[in-house]
Amino acid sequence: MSSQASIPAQDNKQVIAVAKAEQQLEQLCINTVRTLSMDAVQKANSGHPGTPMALAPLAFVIWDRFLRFNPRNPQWPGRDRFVLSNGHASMLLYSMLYLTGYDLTLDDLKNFRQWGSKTPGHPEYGLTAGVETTTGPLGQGISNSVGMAIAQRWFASQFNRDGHDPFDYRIYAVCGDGDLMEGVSNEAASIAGHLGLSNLIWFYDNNHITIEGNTSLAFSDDVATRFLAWHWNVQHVGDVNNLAALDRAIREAQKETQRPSMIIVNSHIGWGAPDKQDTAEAHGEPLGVEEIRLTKINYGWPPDAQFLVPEEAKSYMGKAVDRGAKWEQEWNDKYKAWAQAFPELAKEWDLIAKRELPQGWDKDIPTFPADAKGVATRESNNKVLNAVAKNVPWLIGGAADLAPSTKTLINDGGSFERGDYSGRNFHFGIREHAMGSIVNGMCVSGLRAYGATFFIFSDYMRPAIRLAALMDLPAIFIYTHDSIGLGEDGPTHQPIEQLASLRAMPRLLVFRPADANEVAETWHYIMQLKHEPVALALSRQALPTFDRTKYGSAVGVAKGAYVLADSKGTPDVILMGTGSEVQLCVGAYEKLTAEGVKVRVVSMPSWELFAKQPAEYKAEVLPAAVKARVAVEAGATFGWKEYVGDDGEVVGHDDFGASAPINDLMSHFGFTVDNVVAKARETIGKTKS
Ligand SMILES: Cc1ncc(C[n+]2csc(CCOP(=O)(O)OP(=O)(O)O)c2C)c(N)n1
Repeated sequence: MSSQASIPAQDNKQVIAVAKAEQQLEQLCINTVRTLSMDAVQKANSGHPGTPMALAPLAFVIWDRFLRFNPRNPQWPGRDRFVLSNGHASMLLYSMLYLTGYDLTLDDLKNFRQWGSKTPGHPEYGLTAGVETTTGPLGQGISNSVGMAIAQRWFASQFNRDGHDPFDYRIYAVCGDGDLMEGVSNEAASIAGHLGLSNLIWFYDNNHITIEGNTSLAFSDDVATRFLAWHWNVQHVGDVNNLAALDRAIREAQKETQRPSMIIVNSHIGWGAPDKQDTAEAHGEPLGVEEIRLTKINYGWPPDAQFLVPEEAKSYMGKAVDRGAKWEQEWNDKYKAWAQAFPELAKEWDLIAKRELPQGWDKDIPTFPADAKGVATRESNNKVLNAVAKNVPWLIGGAADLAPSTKTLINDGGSFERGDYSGRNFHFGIREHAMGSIVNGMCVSGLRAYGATFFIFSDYMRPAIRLAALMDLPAIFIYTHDSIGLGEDGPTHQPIEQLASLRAMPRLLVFRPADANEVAETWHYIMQLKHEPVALALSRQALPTFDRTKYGSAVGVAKGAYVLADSKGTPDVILMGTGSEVQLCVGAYEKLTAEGVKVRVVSMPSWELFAKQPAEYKAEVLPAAVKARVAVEAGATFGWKEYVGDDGEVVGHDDFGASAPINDLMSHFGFTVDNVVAKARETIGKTKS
């Protein structure tokens, strides 16, 4: 006999009445999300109404029944993370944030997509409270969510001890067809399944519509089978409006302990719009005033009311504030007990949360003695990375199957792998793009994460680097084999335009250190960054370690460019370069100086840092009066004119490389001391005449 049957008839009626009222209230909330989204897009006269209308029930169920968050403290470390990977559906997220009591007003929704608003076209990390990561470029958000899941697992393995488990949150991510078509999400899903990240739950909005029309135009994957093959727990909810089915699926997903979960949810884009439902127009255009009226009538909504928020809906969803405060309070108690039991760990967590560094974090960074034979900067980077990692336990990362070449393993750091999430070395597999996105997800979670590969493959992860820059994340991208100097692997592997193209990226700091001591100074600088991502370009080949008693100190790295070698009095010529070509400048300096020419050498490891220096410093390093200038860099000449001026010369290479031993390549392409000397003479001659 069911328990229901034992309830007296009179009470039965009451139970049904309460359930009905609850359902009506839930429906009211869902329709509030839908109509706010429609109205905001209409008012902005741009945006994407259809998907928020379709996914409102999903967002409601996740946020109302599962997601642990505190709207009044969006940064509460114990919170679950919610990622809207189909960022074009941003009004779904903004409506939820507003209704649940985050720092977002109805006016903010009315200002959707307007100058200075907190509700930009796509969710932006750092701008709107409650937005966990910037989404819009499809595939990135869900890939970030894998990094977030990794971070949670790593924190749990480091910090949860003896029945104390303050780090036990989950990551929920919503995505659409576009996200799943993008290669990056395939890479990320593959590694998430491999690692068995069961704290990760993805929802796939299976609505068969993208911009050009039906997905049958371009997408016929069996998504469920794909995810099963990647070792995910896959479920299917046939109708997004079936809240009970969503509820059951999420509960199942939460019980899973071995695999990440994919919940495929069928939905209808533009749900309820009589002429736009299931059409591509509902994806990315305002519905239009009349269609909105008709849709509202379908929802049982006053057709002419705009931005209507029924009191009952606001007050029901606003309960998230008290609920969140209670959760956070409980978590704080948990945290306190843990912090008392493990004060050392708590200290560490405190630093992580503030993105600060432990006292003495840099005490083991070596100084490298002068050495004419020298060492590759990828090698010295290995030493410095390990010296820093020794004292900063949350500096963790890995390579895209190139660690033996990039030399980025943390000694004795162990591997992060299924069954043991305590390792500090990540094996991202040959998945550069996802590596970038995962590193970003780890960084938003508080880790100092790095990802490494050959410099040429920075192109494979450029969208992720760009998002790190846009989000102001202190991600560290380590790139070795940074020029044609890598030799025999040939033009497919030889970076040419990568330096120029990364330098063109706003907010990213690019470093190309010239020797081991510049590598050391680079790390001194970059570890203290809280908001800027960096790209390090490091050599495969050995580079001499300059004698710093004779030449300028490498501390100049912190200023982006500095005088490495100088003449007495105003120089006749300035030779400048980065990385492996600085030695050519120094070689030319020695030769020319011996001949009585007055030469200055400027090492320029970071253009971006130099650009930030006061005008006086810049003028000191590159005095305007000295017009004879030569820049030397084994890569595209793009951009160097700014530093060498009209009379200057650039020793660079504006075509692809070739497969040959390094010495042949360097001499064929003019990267020799003699050529630099010749160019120096040329420019001196030009400027004198
Ligand atoms: C990397 C990337 N490529 C292209 C776009 C442009 N774009 C935005 S939404 C979209 C279609 C997405 O379709 P789907 O994921 O099914 O979203 P829905 O139509 O269900 O809202 C495209 C191509 C983008 N935002 N990111």
